[in-house]
Amino acid sequence: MKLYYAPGACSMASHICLEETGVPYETYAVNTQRKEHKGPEYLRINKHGQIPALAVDDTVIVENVAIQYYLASRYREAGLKPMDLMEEARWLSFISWMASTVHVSAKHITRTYIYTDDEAAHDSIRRVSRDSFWTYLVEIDRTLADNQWILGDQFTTADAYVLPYLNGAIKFGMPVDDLANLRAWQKRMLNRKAVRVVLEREGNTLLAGAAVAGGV
Ligand SMILES: N[C@@H](CCC(=O)N[C@@H](CS)C(=O)NCC(=O)O)C(=O)O
Repeated sequence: MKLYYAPGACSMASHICLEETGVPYETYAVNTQRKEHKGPEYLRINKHGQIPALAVDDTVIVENVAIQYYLASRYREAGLKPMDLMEEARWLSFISWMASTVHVSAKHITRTYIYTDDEAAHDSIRRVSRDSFWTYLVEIDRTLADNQWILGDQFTTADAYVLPYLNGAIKFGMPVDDLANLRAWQKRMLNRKAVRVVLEREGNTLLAGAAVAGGV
């Protein structure tokens, strides 16, 4: 398997999941600064021109949710999703929400120009989206009040999916220290070898408690 990722981007979620499986894999850091993801070579890998993409033999899986589903299902022994059907539905529900709602609100902040060409509206969109993004983080923080991991007692891909957005919140200069449960969870995340390996490979100073360049 080969993962195409960009340091600090949402691909960090798939990257952590892959490392958590414990199986060997290759990585390729796509240079988004140089727009490599919009070049013909990468568009042959992911026609959406987005990161992440996971090549498995001759097939390429795109979209964080699909990659997480694939890895958690193929490597069940890694315990990356719940076994019980209803718990699995809760897991799918959470990661779908991350992709459809949390990620999209972050994108309104970082890439406002996708949503309107009216520059006068940019500040307003960013302000409203920052509020929404923050509300989602507060919601996640609350779920961690009584839980070790996002879904309860079991670490799942849902945990891997939250980390790049905590990174994003730090970069956005949000008061993340007010999110005590999330900060405590971050420490638990950093106790996981797979998380440390990925953050080091991505050159991410979240390890040292700070944010790093790269986008959500
Ligand atoms: N829904 C996609 C979103 C992927 C996505 O937006 N990736 C960003 C990096 S975090 C990207 O490739 N941005 C460049 C672009 O969309 O042009 C997923 O979850 O995989």
